[in-house]
Amino acid sequence: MTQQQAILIAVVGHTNAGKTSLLRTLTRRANFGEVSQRPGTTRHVESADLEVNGQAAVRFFDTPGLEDAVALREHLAGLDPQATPPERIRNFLQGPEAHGVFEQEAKVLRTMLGIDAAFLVIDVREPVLPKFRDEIELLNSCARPVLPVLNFVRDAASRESAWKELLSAYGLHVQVRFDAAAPFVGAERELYTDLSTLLRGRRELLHSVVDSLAAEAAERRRVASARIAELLVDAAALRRTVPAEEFADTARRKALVAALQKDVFDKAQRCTDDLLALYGFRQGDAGEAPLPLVEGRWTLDFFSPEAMKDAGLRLGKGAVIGAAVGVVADLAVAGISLGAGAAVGGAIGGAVSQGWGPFGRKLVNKLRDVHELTIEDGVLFTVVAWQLKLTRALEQRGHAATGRIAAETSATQDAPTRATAAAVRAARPARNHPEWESKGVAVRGFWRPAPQREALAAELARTLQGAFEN
Ligand SMILES: Nc1nc2c(ncn2[C@@H]2O[C@H](COP(=O)(O)OP(=O)(O)OP(=O)(O)O)[C@@H](O)[C@H]2O)c(=O)[nH]1
Ligand SMILES: [Mg+2]
Repeated sequence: MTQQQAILIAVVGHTNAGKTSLLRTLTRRANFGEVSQRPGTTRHVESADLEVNGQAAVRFFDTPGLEDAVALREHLAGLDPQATPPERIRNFLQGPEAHGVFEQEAKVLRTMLGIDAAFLVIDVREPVLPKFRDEIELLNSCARPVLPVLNFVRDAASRESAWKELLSAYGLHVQVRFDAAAPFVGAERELYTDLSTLLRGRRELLHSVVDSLAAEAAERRRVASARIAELLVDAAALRRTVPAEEFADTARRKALVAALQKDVFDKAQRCTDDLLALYGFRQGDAGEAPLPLVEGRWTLDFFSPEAMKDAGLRLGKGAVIGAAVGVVADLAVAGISLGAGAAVGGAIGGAVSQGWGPFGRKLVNKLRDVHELTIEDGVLFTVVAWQLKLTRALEQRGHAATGRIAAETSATQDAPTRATAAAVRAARPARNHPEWESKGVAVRGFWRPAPQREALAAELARTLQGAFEN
């Protein structure tokens, strides 16, 4: 893309229509400005850029809500009748009222005169009152292209058709439906494409915006899949070796199991944090709008018997839990596999400890009277499926959303289930490589993953990408 000036867009409309929310979603900045139910939240004009290839392609200006368009129109009607509408606006802006009673409106109109186009955000739940006509006429007086953006269109109280009629009556025929909290698939593309019909001179730049948004979305999916694959390898490789006497002590064993479960939770939590950041959400968003997260911790139990049973079925394993007895059943319920159990004695261990690879190590552990704890496939399945669901929910989520992040738990999603089951199966080689467990953030710089591990992670990432195909 050649160096071009950013397209300047004012986001205008009645107070509380969702202007700031729209900007959060369009710029993927969950922390832009202030959003609240109380009217008159935005008090000053503030800009936010949408960057393409590191350059601002669009500069948006958030504006305060129009509050008293009726009175302002009356005031304007009293100004020089010979002047054109934009001249009258300019005259008004030079008068004392622009700093007095109409201070908020003046900020909007001043911005309007300096931009390429405006998005007129409309809360379509509002009845089509006469004051809105005044707002539209006021904006039209600035002689800039105006693209109405219909917000809250999914709401039961939507009066979309009445609004469309009114807007068309004022010459605003090109209209976009855009839900700031949960944008429709492709809504952003439509928004910029429609804008390009109003700004023909900037068509090329707007098309490059559309293309780059699509490329970014694909890249985010790729990175998300790779991150989840990394978690899968990491959790599959996890293995704790326990001497038999410790293992025999119920309290000790419980503590070990709990510690192992916590390790899985922590790894999964880090993955979630990374996914939130990748999609431009903050960890705090989850707190204010609970994921299954409470005070930064998950409440979703990957190790619950129900989750395990469900995962077992999806993995074609049947009722593993029901078949096991005693300690093995305890562990299975806890989502943990027992790697080796036999207690034969350690005397000959040293003889086979060298050069036998994973098999040799298992054998040695057996002989040395050591148990190995690893994570059940069912848990891996549940953890991975949940991260994929979260990713899909984040893809659909507007940065204006304040509701719960609904990582919907529908069992009808075939693609994610298939991809997850395939990936969990394909992750088996990691089970023989406890050294593949990642060592966390602190030592990441020194920790060099084996090429074999990286190849497996890349393969799993490709498999997981299948979750996004519907
Ligand atoms: N459900 C839902 N709520 C939304 C949407 N857009 C905005 N809201 C909510 O509507 C309220 C007002 O949103 P804001 O973005 O602050 O509206 P604004 O137009 O910037 O308001 P002012 O700055 O006061 O003029 C907030 O409570 C938002 O969470 C949407 O698309 N869906
Ligand atoms: Mg606002």
